[in-house]
Amino acid sequence: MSTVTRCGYVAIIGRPNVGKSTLLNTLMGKKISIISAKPQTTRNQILGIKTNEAIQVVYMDTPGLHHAEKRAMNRYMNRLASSVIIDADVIVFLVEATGWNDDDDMILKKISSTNAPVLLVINKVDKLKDKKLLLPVIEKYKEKFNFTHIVPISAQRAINIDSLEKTIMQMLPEGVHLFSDEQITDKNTPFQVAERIREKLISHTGQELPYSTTVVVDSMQEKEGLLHISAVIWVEREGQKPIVIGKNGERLKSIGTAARKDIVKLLGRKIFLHLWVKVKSNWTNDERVLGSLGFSPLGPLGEGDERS
Ligand SMILES: Nc1nc2c(ncn2[C@@H]2O[C@H](COP(=O)(O)OP(=O)(O)OP(=O)(O)O)[C@@H](O)[C@H]2O)c(=O)[nH]1
Ligand SMILES: [Mg+2]
Repeated sequence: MSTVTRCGYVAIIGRPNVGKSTLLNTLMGKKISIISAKPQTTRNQILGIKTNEAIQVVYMDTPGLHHAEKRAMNRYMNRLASSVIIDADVIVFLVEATGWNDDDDMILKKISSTNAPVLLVINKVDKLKDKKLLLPVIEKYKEKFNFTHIVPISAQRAINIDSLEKTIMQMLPEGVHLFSDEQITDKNTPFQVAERIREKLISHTGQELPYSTTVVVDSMQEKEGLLHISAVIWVEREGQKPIVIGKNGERLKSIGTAARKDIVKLLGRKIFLHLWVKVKSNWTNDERVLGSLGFSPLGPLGEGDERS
């Protein structure tokens, strides 16, 4: 007798900074996506694949959807997040317990026109000063749409994640597994390494810079038992180079040290990291340059995607 298998795409959608990537990592029990306190951290669609015997959940982390900005990079990110909605079997709409804003309304409008069931997940409940405040929040959000389920959580503190996972599993359609049971993401190693470097770059620099930088791994080569990784931090203007490099190269050194530690954890082996800072002018606003840096203009395929 054959067992019934389930498999489906679960899109994690929400405005920037609500905790989508944190939720993906908590659900996976592993760091798949990078996280930062600054909005617009995730720039690609990133899959987290979790197989538990008969059930395979394919989570899709996405860039935060936000009101249109002029730069090509922002248009690309919005387009990507919107395209994910179409592919989803289940939509996890992530919002914050501490408030609902215009971007949430804009996203709800987008997702309410699809056929997939929408699960409203209210994150950061740990930020509510009093637990009694949660019920009125749920009541208020409930009014906005006919959500299939509403689940309050804290992605960071792993509160109510088991219950969320159970709910998601029940919503998956029957079907064969789309990925091998061992695969956990669709992203290749150079992409993951570049992302870890970008995470440290974001946390070590100020408010404006993260939007103007990107990281590309140039080469990964074995030399005398060590893996040498060479990566370029691209900035938009000559004047941004000193910000990344810092006085006497101190900041670049700190970024490199933090990134190296994280990459060692990722790869489970010693590495040597070579970082370069280079200028590619106006890269965030030039569709062609975006393409050359791996941000495909066509949508779902992005930097570091496996293309078979
Ligand atoms: N207090 C609290 N903070 C959280 C929680 N979940 C995420 N955060 C924080 O919220 C910030 C944003 O988290 P991310 O996971 O990067 O958010 P995101 O939605 O992926 O953001 P973008 O990729 O920019 O769209 C980080 O500082 C997280 O540590 C939570 O449950 N509670
Ligand atoms: Mg993210």
